[in-house]
Amino acid sequence: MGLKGSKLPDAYVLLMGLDGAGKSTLLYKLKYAEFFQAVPTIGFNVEMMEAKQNRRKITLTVWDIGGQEKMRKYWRYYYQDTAGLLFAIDCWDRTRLDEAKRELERMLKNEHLRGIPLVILANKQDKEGALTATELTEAFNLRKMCNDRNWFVQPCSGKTGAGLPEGFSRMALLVKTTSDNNIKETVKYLRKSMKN
Ligand SMILES: Nc1nc2c(ncn2[C@@H]2O[C@H](COP(=O)(O)OP(=O)(O)OP(=O)(O)O)[C@@H](O)[C@H]2O)c(=O)[nH]1
Ligand SMILES: [Mg+2]
Repeated sequence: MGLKGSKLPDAYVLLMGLDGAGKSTLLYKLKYAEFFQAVPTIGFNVEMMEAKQNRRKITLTVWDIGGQEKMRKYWRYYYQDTAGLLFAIDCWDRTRLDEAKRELERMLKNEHLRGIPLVILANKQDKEGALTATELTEAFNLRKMCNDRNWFVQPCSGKTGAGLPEGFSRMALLVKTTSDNNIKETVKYLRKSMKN
């Protein structure tokens, strides 16, 4: 991959959300401009992406974490050193909105994520009847839930790609970057923590 060894300022960004929200689909659509039929993620996928922060180029290292219930107990191991949080929601499946809200609320309470910027990816907007960004903001009471951080709701579709560049650009504008990007060390740390 062209970005390997890149010396650009880097930000570690988490892509979270319930299983089936469309995280992996969104990530691959943005990175490869193609729609892949994703399979449920066991563990995580990680991709590096170049983005712009005002006039400078940065790298977003995006960690796409499996959202199935049995994997949620591991979510907290990814929180350390996070510069930004992308939270994907299936806006078409209204039966799981409460569950999504609960998980988001729980995450935002974690001390490692205090004050970290949040971009909500209001996904599956290509489906008729999907909840709009405004409806989601109301339903989740986001103004209250996020009153201690920068946040933004981006309507998007992993199928058509609409809204995706905007969502990730927004994240790039909000994150603080660091100069040491070491995926290998992070993976080693994660493997070790999850064994215990
Ligand atoms: N119509 C439509 N389908 C989507 C969209 N995004 C994802 N999907 C579909 O939703 C299903 C779940 O997508 P995934 O990308 O695997 O979801 P995930 O959030 O990565 O799920 P886990 O890895 O289990 O946490 C797949 O069948 C996708 O094709 C979208 O924007 N529109
Ligand atoms: Mg996935």
